[in-house]
Amino acid sequence: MVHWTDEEKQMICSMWGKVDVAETGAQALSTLLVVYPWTQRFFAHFGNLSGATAICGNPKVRNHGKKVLTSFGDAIKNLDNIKKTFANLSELHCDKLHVDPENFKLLGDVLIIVLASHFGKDFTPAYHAAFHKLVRVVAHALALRYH
Ligand code: HNI
Repeated sequence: MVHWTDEEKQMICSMWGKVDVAETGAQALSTLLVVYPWTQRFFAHFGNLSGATAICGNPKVRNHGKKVLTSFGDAIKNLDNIKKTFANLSELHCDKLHVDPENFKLLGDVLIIVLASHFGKDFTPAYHAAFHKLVRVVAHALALRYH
């Protein structure tokens, strides 16, 4: 089981409280789709994804980014129980959505970059390390029900 120190928990929870979930989620998902264009194929039903401007302005992308980041918030509320929290979502992404789990890591990396650009110098190496651990644990939990 993953162990979280009190300091890690405190850093993650306090910073998450300052995150604008809708805006950060929209930015993270848009960035994923622009930087790693093969991820667009999972969202073909979202309409216009032809280029960075269309992607960033696409309301379905924004809405879905918020959904994904809200789900990250659930992980934060259940830091000691992330595997169980994401068991159903893991099955969904495997069986119905067929998302290659490698993409969970990419989204995690993108999220870190968005947080770093938002928080600037407050995103110290210690915060970076705590969030890096979090996104890896989330990606791992989402991949567990793959077969
Ligand atoms: Ni993901 C749907 C959470 C990464 C492709 N995804 C969801 C839903 C949640 C969610 C919550 C909504 C489920 C429902 O409707 O019951 N996704 C997460 C989380 C991560 C993640 C926490 C974090 C790493 N998803 C990804 C990645 C991709 C992805 C990296 C593809 C590149 N997800 C999808 C697709 C859907 C989806 C596709 C369905 C979208 C729709 O509305 O049709």
